Amino acid sequence: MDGKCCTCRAPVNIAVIKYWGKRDEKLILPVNSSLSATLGMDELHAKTSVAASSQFKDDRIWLNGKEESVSNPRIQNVLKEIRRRYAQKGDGDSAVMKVHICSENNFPTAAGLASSAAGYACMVYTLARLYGVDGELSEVARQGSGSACRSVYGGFVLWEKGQRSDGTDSLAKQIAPADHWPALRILILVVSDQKKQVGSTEGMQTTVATSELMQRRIEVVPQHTEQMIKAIKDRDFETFARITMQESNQFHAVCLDTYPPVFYLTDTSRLIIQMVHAYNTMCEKTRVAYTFDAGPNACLYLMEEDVARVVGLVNHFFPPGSDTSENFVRGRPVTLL
Ligand code: 2P0
Repeated sequence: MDGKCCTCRAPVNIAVIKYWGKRDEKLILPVNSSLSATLGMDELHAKTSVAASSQFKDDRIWLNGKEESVSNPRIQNVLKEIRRRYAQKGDGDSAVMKVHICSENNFPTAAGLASSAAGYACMVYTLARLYGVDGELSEVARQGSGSACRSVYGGFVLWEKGQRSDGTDSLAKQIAPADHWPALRILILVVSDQKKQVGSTEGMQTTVATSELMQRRIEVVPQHTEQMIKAIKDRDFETFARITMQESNQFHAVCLDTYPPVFYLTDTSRLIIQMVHAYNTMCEKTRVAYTFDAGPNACLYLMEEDVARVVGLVNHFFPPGSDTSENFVRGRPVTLL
């Protein structure tokens, strides 16, 4: 392994059943299961290179070209777990060899576009390749960032919350492969690429501690999840779209019910929500769904046949270069890591 280097890419995932709230902060165990679609490898992704050498004195990490502290507990969790698995294989003492990690995203970091999901999934997968570690990697990625466990797989991915206190059953699994729903598309409308004011980790802690609505959410998510899995398996877009939008709205309602409240949506986000509902009403059918994560950027799920019309609509109401639209990225949920 001395002198070896490995580079991998991992895409972003966009949740349709939202993860928000932990029951264990250290192991990153969620209060509810969540479900997402992983984007294609050519779309928004993280790229990570890891080198191992007996010449290296310390572990070091660079994120988007800037050196960060490797003592970050989440990075340490991931490194320790990969090295523990490597040591279990009994392949000698190279487990102590230091690594240099370089990771970069091809999209705005920390603007609510799941950058930590792609970043940790990619780091874990690259380290595992370098160390020759096999086995379930979503459990390791989860310990870097919860949503990262879903980016370990392509297609439609369920992160089961699990029951055990050690987290060994809090894993991601693919419920349908990437080619299951080939006509499904995702449009990502970048409203802002600024770093969010309240990070997800902190925001969800405050929600769990203060939101009464969160109790209700924990009760309804299992029904949403069951209906969503069926909708995906049946390629039932109307049900898929309705639950996606209700989930997004409930997640942001819970953020508003947090004390002090957490605001991720902006006026532009709300205009996009109105535009989607107006379009669906005009079509007399639900043809587009929006979902927003911990930031103002919109992800629209729709069928391929509607892409041109919806892109036209977006460009009409939010012309590129205007105050309300900085950028516009197209994606589709297709690729396996
Ligand atoms: C999701 N989000 O399901 C939801 C929707 C944001 C809103 O997963 O503390 O960055 O690292 O486990 O994974 C954001 O949570 O939080 C997230 P940590 P993470 O995609």
